[in-house]
Amino acid sequence: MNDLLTALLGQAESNWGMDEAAIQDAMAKIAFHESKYGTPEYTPIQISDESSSGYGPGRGLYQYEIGEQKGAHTAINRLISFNKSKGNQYDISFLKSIVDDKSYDFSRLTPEEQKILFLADKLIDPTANMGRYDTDGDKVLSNEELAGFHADEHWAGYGGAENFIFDLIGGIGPTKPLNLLEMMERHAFMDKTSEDYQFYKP
Ligand SMILES: [Ca+2]
Repeated sequence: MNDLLTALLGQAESNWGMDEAAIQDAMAKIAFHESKYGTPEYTPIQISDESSSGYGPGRGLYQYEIGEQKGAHTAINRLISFNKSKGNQYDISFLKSIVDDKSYDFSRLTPEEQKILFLADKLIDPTANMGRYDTDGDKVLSNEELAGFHADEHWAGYGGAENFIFDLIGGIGPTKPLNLLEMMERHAFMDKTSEDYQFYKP
């Protein structure tokens, strides 16, 4: 396995108090929900009925959104920060092609490179701690537990709510109360994702 991916998984294991296999399983389920990755229906470019082109901004396994200061751009900057914190010891030159043309298009990267970006994105994000969602403490995320992480820390469906949830589950940080509509959206998203994960086949 790529050294950088190994390092990120190792840091995630220690920061989140979870086994690497459980983290990889959670990531695979998120990719399955987001893009049907691992099936013949894999859609590296988001299909959307809300745009005239028929495509949305999500790209790749985890459907990171393209555009300035959007999800993919943020994840790239977080990987650069992670590498800097490790004395720039890792080769992240694979980013060059998607940074130079400002496409930030993760569908042009390998699955391994996308896993690297996902982990760096969550590790540098102060609230995105997978282990906090393991509410029964068995070091594995059930589908319901993972759906909470997915909703709060990866889904772009509702804005700014993650800090409120972070507080609710015992973290620290600023609070921003969810309004009723956001709470309902979160609930509906979690129902849909946890149901979807059941169809994931490792
Ligand atoms: Ca659990």
